[in-house]
Amino acid sequence: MKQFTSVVDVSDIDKLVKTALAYKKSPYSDKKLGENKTIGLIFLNPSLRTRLSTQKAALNLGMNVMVMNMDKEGWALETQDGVVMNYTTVEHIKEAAAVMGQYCDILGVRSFPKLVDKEEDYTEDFFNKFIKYCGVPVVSLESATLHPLQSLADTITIEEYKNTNVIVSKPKVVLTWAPHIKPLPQAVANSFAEWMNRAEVDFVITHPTGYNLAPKFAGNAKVTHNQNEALRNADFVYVKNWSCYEDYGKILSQDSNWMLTNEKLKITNQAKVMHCLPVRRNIELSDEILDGTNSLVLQQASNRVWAAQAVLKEILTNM
Ligand code: SN0
Repeated sequence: MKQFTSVVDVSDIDKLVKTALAYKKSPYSDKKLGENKTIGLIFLNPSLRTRLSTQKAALNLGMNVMVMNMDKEGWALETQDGVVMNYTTVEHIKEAAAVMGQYCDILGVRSFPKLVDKEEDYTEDFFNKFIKYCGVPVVSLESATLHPLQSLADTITIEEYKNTNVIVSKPKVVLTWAPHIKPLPQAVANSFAEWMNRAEVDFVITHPTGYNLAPKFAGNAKVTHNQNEALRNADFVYVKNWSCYEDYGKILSQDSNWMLTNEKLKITNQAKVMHCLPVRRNIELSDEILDGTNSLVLQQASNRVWAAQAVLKEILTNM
């Protein structure tokens, strides 16, 4: 693997999941692989799980880690070409990314969408420029449209738990929209759909009208605006808010009836409930579910380490 920005960069998903689960059993089995190699983790937005899990994954492989909170500690970056930089931006991405590439063997980058210009976000303008100018392999720590490290951890978690209720060879996995007070990226939902569309699962997306995901990521997944219909016999329910893709970046609904409760779980096959975190309690997900036995949110977060470690291994062995 030369970079990790989407499931499209992965040639063998099963192998990557197996590698991650092997690291979960034996975290230090490749502790020399990353010796004298440096990863730089560059954040333009906040992070808890991605930052700490990727750092731990790199340390488990013997790598050196540098972290930069670019938004708070770096110079304001310019990304457009040919501009006269006489306003707020101080440094062009051409130099900034190239310099980081001089110091690091691998770079991880987080850059959320601005949710203003769909074209700018969905062409991954910032990410593609960063990749072009840094000259080293790049791992997405969440881009404008995707969050593949999260989706790999989610895929691993489903693999681990799919046989725990009844023997389910092809589990029903439901991605449900949930309410939120802020317009959030579509990245986690897009990415989860992209991975589930390639998994051995019966995948259903449910959301209020107007919240269709980009067709490129929703693919052939079944879509329904009837949440109860989607939840029937579900084995896994993935809860996430996203803002509109079509009416770009807008909030069309804050209907609290879309929040998952124990009552709603009764229609499912005792479904396990997933969320990438951070979660706004009693807006996106109820206390009773988060504190109950069906929640897998901490297991997902813990699998972030093994997901990142498997990805870094693939990149390190192909350098
Ligand atoms: C991000 C998102 O893409 O939805 C990161 C998820 C891993 N979430 C948020 O920005 C939440 C912000 C909030 O105010 O709740």
